[in-house]
Amino acid sequence: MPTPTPPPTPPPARPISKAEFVDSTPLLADPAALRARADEDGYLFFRQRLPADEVLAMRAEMLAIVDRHGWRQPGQDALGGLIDYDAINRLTEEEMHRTDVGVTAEAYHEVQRLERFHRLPHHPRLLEIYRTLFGREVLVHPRHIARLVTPHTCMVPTPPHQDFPYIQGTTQTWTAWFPVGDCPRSLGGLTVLRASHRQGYLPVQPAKGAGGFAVPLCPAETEWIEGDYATGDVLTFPSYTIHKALRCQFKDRVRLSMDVRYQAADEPVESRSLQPHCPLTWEQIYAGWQHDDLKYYWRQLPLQLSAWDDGYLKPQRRIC
Ligand SMILES: O=C(O)CCC(=O)C(=O)O
Ligand SMILES: [Fe+2]
Repeated sequence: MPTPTPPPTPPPARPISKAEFVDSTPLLADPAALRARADEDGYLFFRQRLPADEVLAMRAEMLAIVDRHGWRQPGQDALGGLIDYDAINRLTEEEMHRTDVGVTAEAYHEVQRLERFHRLPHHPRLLEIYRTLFGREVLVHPRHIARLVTPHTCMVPTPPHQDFPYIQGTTQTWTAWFPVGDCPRSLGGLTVLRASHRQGYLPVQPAKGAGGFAVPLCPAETEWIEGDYATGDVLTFPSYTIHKALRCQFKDRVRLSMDVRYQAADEPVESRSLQPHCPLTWEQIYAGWQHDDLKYYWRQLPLQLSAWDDGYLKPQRRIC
């Protein structure tokens, strides 16, 4: 009997590289160089883009909501993010899954009603990025998302995905992601797959974690870029860039972050991007605001609407 030939040895797994975000602040003075880097890398990172005091004021308001719901440990100052693990885990998975942001729908709606939450995305230091990048008038999508990623056992890190299937409209919609407070890697910040935007739309499969779908990764896709975020740092990327969250290593902390979208005002936008990211109406969201200037601001713009296409979230195999 001939001895069976042993199976071929698999090639050594490609090491997962973990390069650090490159700060693009100096390129804001050189739009062509900024665009070239964006085309090359599929992301831009800016240190200390937002004033720390404004981000921390946002943090205090979010944490006050977490506190009122009884999920924060006692004895901390207004900026402390220590969570009562047992208290948060008394919530059922059903209560948690009515949102995928890390807290119940009631708490999330309170965040959505905060005027500051809708004002911070219009900060001139953020708008400067997109005016420079697009070279024309910017539309800030009013549909902002807050993440209050608590240590509830049902929370899993956001899986690798592109934002395009969830947002649609122009493919040149950019997401800004920023932590609301310091966010070292150990707290589960966002990481991007370098240059992944060049592949265009990629098929999705159902997955656990925010959004509910993931792009299956190919073996060569290992060049993740990450970093320890400080308060005020901002990561931004176009809607074909694959990104995911790192796993939070702590059982007693909340990761607070915001994600916000920007596009050139003369490109198509899908109408859901002009609706709140929760079942509240704009009237309900605006009910307690002190100022009117940011209410329905997009209605002043001659926007071009595009249709929603369910096909982008139909599971399909990805061929590597
Ligand atoms: O914060 C997260 O876990 C997910 C954020 C995200 O996917 C985004 O900002 O597009
Ligand atoms: Fe995303």
